[in-house]
Amino acid sequence: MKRSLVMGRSNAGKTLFCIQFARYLGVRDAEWLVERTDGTLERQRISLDTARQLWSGDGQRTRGLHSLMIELPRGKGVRSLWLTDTTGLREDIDESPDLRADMAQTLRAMLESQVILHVVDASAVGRALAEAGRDGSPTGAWGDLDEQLAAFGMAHAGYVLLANKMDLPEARAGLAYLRKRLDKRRVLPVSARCGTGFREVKQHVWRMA
Ligand SMILES: Nc1nc2c(ncn2[C@@H]2O[C@H](COP(=O)(O)OP(=O)(O)OP(=O)(O)O)[C@@H](O)[C@H]2O)c(=O)[nH]1
Ligand SMILES: [Mg+2]
Repeated sequence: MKRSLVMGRSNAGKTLFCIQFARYLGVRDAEWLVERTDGTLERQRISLDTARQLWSGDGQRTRGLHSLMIELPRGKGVRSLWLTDTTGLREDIDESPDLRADMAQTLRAMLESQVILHVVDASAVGRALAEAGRDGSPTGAWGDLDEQLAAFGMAHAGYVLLANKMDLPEARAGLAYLRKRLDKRRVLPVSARCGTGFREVKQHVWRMA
């Protein structure tokens, strides 16, 4: 089955996006498939509300691949695909070998996915730009890691960047920066918290499914 991978830096809002986007697509009875780096596979029946409380929030780091099956209408039938949340990436080499293995799992999954949704915290980019001043770069919010993901993504038909947290005021400047750096058509503004911009993401996923 095809996979739509939600990946990016830690704390960008990937988990909240997955939960809210699944809700938007009509998922009600959520059964999660959790794939760990030790090769174990686990099925967990956890409602979207509970998943939001347990898995998304400051200090709640996702570990492993957490997938939900989503169904999209196609002609007279439906197409199913996995919507997969991932371990967040970090630029610094993490001391924990387990966490490094989880991040490697995210990157491997990126190579095998048909749709790549690269989530970026546009408000953090905007804040970092304001702190850096004129002609400065948004250190800590957008850097080599994201540049490399985006460079890979530009050669991949299924890639889009989701400029998240658009409900926060600093995100506008962050979005403008991201649109300047990448092909504008590949940058979709969203708010995982408010559910804005989901229609465009759905259209993209639907095209690739
Ligand atoms: N204001 C606002 N906050 C958001 C939005 N999306 C996520 N957040 C918040 O950002 C924080 C991180 O969200 P997560 O969904 O846990 O982020 P993540 O990318 O899954 O983080 P890792 O699992 O550590 O990689 C939480 O406090 C969320 O409530 C958004 O669209 N707007
Ligand atoms: Mg997460």
